[in-house]
Amino acid sequence: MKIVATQPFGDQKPGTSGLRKKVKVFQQPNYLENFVQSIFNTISPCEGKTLVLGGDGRFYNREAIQVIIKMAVANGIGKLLVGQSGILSTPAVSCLIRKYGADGGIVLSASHNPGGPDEDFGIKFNASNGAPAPEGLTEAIAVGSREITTYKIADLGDIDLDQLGSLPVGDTQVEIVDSVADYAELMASLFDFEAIRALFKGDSFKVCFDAMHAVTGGYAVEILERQLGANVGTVINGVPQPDFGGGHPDPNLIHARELVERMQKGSGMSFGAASDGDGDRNMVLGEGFYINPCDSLAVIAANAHLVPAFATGLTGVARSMPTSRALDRVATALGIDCYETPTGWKYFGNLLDDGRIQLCGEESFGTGANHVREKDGLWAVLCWLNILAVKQMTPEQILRQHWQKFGRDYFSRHDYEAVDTELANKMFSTLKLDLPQLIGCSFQGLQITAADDFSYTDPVDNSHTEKQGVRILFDNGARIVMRLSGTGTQGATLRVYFDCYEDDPERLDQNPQEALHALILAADEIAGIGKFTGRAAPDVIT
Ligand code: G16
Repeated sequence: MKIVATQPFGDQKPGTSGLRKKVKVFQQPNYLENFVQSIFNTISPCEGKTLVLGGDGRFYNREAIQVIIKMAVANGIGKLLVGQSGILSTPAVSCLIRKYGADGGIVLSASHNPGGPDEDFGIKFNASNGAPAPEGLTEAIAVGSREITTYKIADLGDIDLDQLGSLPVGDTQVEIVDSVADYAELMASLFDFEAIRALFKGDSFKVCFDAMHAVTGGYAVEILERQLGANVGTVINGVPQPDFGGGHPDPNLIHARELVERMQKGSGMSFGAASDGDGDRNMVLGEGFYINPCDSLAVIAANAHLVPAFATGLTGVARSMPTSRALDRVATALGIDCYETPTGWKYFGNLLDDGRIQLCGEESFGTGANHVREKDGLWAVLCWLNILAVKQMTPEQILRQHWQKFGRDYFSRHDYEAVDTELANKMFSTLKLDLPQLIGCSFQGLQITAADDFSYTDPVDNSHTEKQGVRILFDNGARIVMRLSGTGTQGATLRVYFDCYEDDPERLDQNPQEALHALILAADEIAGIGKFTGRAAPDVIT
């Protein structure tokens, strides 16, 4: 065991979901080691502890895993469960932590951000409940990273990550585990696999799942094709690649282009889906029909009773604040609680652990439940397949029926990427100062009734979080939300969210950008987006 002298880096504060930086930043001498040692210091004593370790297969995954194994050995970790070939999806890590009673897990991923030598890498720590480390823990890791002076690493050769099995290394038992088996077993216990198998029999129900050359490939082939009998070839881009095939593993209409083309009207396809780099996000599509993640969450809530895992009914649901309020309408109809949390899956952990909610989700293509403590892309896809199998309707028919019953919450998010950080901060500080005066003012014929910076008190442990996004509410119930992303790796990413409600049956079929047009213009007038960012239009619209 070596004790290596090091110096702190000033930039190791985890964001919305772990520490995300360019690969080149992680490749600096001691950078990865400092952060990993800060995790070990925070959870110390490490002796006898069990940790799960795996990543989404992106560039630098294998190298980082070897370093972390050696550091775990030197720090006296009792047992390490490592995904075969270093591969574990984020929900699979959560599943393994819970199933084997581990003390936590380390996930190597920068989620939907691109991979490759010049792209992104990331590392996050999950706690013993399988959930992303809560803010208190990430803060302690960040503080530790600013004070670190040494790290410990074992002087040993690389471990064979490809061979399943268990071997003692020093005082640590290193076990290379099947990346898919435990997760697949969990999925089979939650859904009506018989009904989904019946759906896939014959040739009339055609599905395409785009794994985007990212981690879900192996999981989707095993579950959809091998266990549920979907045609071979249902899963496209199914082999994980370190650079995601040169693509951007973000399941949205822009980046999952191949899937969108296959799902066009007239294609005869019944259902399409995609997942992201680390397998926790999902996008679902009908034939030529996009399903907004906020609507997907609401539909799942409204139909949860059709899914065996929820057979006894839901008692509560939750959504992140910027997510549309479609879910709230379902919760009201069901007479169950609906919680509004800040952006970040970590805020759902306590609500799930406390049994207050069973289902939750976010506008950022994240949906999940109490089976693990992460959002879960393939789980959402199976949920939809289960609902489709029972209802025997197309996704579009289900959505239209849902809107007729609950009304439609038009929703869109506009992202301005790689904005100059100083200018973005200036825009927000100006806007926040203006908030009290905005109330009562009108923009584009809409009057502002409330404007604040969202804060949240966790009802379980009373922890308090502030500055979670500016909310502007209008007299017709419409809303604009603005916040800076906590997952970008270049400059600042400004996210502007719009939603408005419509229950006129004749007006449920509008293009969301048109339905939200007045709000979009109002946001620019209120915050001076164009003026501060110098951008005439957003980079990405979802
Ligand atoms: C992470 C978080 C999500 C969050 C998303 C976007 O997802 O787990 O809760 O909604 O980032 O966050 P931001 O708007 O701050 O960029 P993922 O899939 O990137 O791990």
